Amino acid sequence: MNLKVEKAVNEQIHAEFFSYYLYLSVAAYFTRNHLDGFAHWMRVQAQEESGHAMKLFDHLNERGGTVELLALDAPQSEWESAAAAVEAVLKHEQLISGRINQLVDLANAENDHATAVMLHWYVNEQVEEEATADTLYHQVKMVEDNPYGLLMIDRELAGRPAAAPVGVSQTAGVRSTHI
Ligand code: OFO
Repeated sequence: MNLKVEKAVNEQIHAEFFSYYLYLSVAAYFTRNHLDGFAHWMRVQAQEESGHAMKLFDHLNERGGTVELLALDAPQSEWESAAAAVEAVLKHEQLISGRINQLVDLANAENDHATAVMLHWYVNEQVEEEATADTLYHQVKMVEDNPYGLLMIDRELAGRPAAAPVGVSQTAGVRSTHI
C-alpha cells in the first residue's frame, strides 16, 4: 500500500478515536449537569466515532497496510454552558470534514483509487455530521436563557437510537427525528 496514504489513514484513525474521546467527555459534562438526553446523544455519537475509526482500521488491514495506533490527547472536559459544549462538537466536526477532504486529495494524488472510493462514505457522512451538529447548536442557542426549552431538547435527544453497525448508514433517521 502507498506509504503516504497509509500514514494519513493512520492519522485519521487517530482523529476518529479522538472524536470518540471528545464525545465521551461532552457526555460526561452533560451527565454532571443533569441533562441526560444530551449525555445519551453524545454517548451514541461516541459509539459512531469508534465505528468510523474501525472502518479505516479494516481498510488498512484489507489492503495489506500497517495499522499504527497513535497516542490520544486528553479532550477538554469542562465548558461554560450547554451551547459552548455543543459548539465544541460542531467545530470539531468542521475540522474532521477538512481532514477527510485532504485525505481524499492525497488518495487521488497518489492514484490510490480504492482508498479514494472508500473515503466517499466519509465525505457524505461529514455532510450529515456537520449539519446535525449545526442544527443542535443553533437550537441550543435559541433556548439559551430558557431552561424549559433546554429540557425539551433534552427529552428529544434522549430518543436517539443506538449506533448502527459499521458499514450501515450510521446517522440515518437521527437528524430528522431526534433533533
Ligand atoms: Fe467521525 O465523524 Fe464525527 O468526528
